Amino acid sequence: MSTQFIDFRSDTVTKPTDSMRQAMFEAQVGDDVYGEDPTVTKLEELGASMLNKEAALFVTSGTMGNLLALLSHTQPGDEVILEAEAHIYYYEVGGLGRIGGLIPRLIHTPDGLITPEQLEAVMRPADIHYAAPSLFCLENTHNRAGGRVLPQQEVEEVTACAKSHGLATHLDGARIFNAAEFLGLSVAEVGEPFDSVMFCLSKGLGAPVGSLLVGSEKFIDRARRFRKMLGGGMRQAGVVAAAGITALQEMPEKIRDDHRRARQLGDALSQIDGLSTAAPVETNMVMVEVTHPEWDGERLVNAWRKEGILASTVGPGKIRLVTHHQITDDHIEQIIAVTEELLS
Ligand code: TLP
Repeated sequence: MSTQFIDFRSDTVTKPTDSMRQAMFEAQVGDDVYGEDPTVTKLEELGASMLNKEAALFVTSGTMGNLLALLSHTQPGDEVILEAEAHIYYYEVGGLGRIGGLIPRLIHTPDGLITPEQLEAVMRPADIHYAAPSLFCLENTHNRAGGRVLPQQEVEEVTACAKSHGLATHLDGARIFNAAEFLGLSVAEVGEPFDSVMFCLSKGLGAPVGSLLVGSEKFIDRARRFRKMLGGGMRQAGVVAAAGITALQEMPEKIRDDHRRARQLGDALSQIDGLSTAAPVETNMVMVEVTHPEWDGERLVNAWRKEGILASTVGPGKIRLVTHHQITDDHIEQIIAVTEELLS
């Protein structure tokens, strides 16, 4: 479908680059459940060193990486504290409750950033009546907030607060490379305040499949067992890990262009009568609010589709557009021109 469409639905739609396909073709492989796939091992070592953590685990998806983090940091019946619109809570099929046996304690924020005051307010003294809180999660960039970036200083403060209450800390860093680019920091710095980080190879970095979970050796050993339990032990996974290595080596530098194009798109669309941006454009997402009296989000998405442009609605009157390495300057000009024409 997306070969003839300009696809703004997500950065997950990206296809592997020629150099990824070449690396996949040439990959040395072995049985990774026996720890014998040199390409998977190389990817895990590279991911751990880029995040400055002891160890990494190659997993099928961001959803699996987050779930393994939940399972590995907690015991069934524990409470997990997370933001109310967090991907882990909103889009991960309730795995937290169904598989982890965990209770979510949600904190509402406008932009994904939980403050130490908000965290303090949900912490309760140990009492026979209460589920034990054991894990605190954040998401950076924050998807439903529109790719917003959490400021580093505030992240350090709230994770320090979580640690002072004995909580483990996990970052859903599906788009940590986008956060790092915006903050002008390394991904290791962005992930530093957390015990564990999940980040995706298959979004802005363009790999076809896979994510990495990083943390201490002990944590990753536990996650590896849970991965096997969930059926995520992959055998000659070097074939896909090879694309992940290329993604880590070649793609981070392209993210700056994705952000520039998203800003340009957000600026232009918000100048059209009847449209505005629902959130500041900080990374590769543009959240568009449709305020035009004759249009709503669904109508605009359907009209774009007829013009060969794909986007998704993410709420009433709200559309999400995502830039990635397959979106060019021409595509940005096309969607702007088409939208001006439609709403004129
Ligand atoms: N997000 C997808 C959809 O699930 C909404 C997208 O198109 O943005 N954490 C965050 C912050 C994510 O945005 C996603 C994917 C995941 C985790 C899960 O990754 P996958 O899709 O690999 O399971």
